[in-house]
Amino acid sequence: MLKLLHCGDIHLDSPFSLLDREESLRRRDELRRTFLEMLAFARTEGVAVVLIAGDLFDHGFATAETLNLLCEAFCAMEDIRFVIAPGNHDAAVAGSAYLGGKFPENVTIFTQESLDYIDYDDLGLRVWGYGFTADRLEGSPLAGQNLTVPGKTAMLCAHADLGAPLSKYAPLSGADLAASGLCYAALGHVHNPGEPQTFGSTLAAYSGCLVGRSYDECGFGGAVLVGIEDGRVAEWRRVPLAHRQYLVEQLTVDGVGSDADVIAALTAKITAVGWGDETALRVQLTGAVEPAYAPNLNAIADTCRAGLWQLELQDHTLPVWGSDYLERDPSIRGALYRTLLPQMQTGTPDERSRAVAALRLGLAALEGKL
Ligand SMILES: [Mn+2]
Repeated sequence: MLKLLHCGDIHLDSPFSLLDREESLRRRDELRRTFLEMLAFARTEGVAVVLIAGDLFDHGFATAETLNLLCEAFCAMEDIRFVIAPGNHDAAVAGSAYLGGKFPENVTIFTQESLDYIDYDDLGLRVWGYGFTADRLEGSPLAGQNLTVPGKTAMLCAHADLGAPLSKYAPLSGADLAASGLCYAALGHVHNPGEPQTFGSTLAAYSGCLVGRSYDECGFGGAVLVGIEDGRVAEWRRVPLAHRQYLVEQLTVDGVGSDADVIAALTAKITAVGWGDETALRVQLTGAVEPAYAPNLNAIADTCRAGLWQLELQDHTLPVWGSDYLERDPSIRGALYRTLLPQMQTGTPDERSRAVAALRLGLAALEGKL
């Protein structure tokens, strides 16, 4: 079986600009190390070709240190072939790492927007691809062409926006893939990948990012191991490689009336799942809580954070638990509640949180607690 490793959206040298200098350097180093571990995994698995489907770097101008590290690693694996298809974040522009001529011979870089290919005759393989040469690439580089080659397995390695015809990032349609006759499309661009999709004889998939960098990129990132047999994808599996993950979880806290109740529920959940210092957790509290209760998010997070990498809370609760009495209340308290209820239940997130805050403030004021 011919084995390939499909990865992308690695974003080496990401600035991590929201973090302080020391932490951002540490995260950049961790990203580089995970990339090198991915290469070691490829070697252990007997992978013949590593497909890098764009955004290897966070921008075209990688640091000399990162570039040297990569070139040394590629050089040391001379029996593995590497294919790089630059994406919108690491376009092949003048002065970029890709046009600097530093990469060793076993690395092929697609530096043109038009479709190009590399043949590996000993593997019976043709890899098609193209590269971004600016931060956008309008129009579909495949454009309905049949890309099959007699006697060879043909696949695509590219940064593309699948199923988004108006995208400025190399829109790619299912019809284009079906017409291509390719065996596999190794795609980059989407950081939170869904399941692979089939178009005609083509299996198309995003690798997702190697390491999540924020709560927008959840779960353990990694790469995809692809096995080809008789010109078809015989094996396809995601390989988690990141050491740490971001997660967004919801915790329903119906009926709670104090921070202690929430702390108990959250601690139980963290313990039950077994999250530890590999996980940055954003917990969205949901459900109906007692009208007089507003969770103190900082206090709850401070108590529950121990053992986790990070913990932050968001309050999506509605102060409507056991509020029948308010619905029937003829006083101004009831009027306030009835006025705000529709916005709390069906408003936009903004309207909802404003209505919730208004109800909590209003009830507290009416009780003389402000
Ligand atoms: Mn990307």
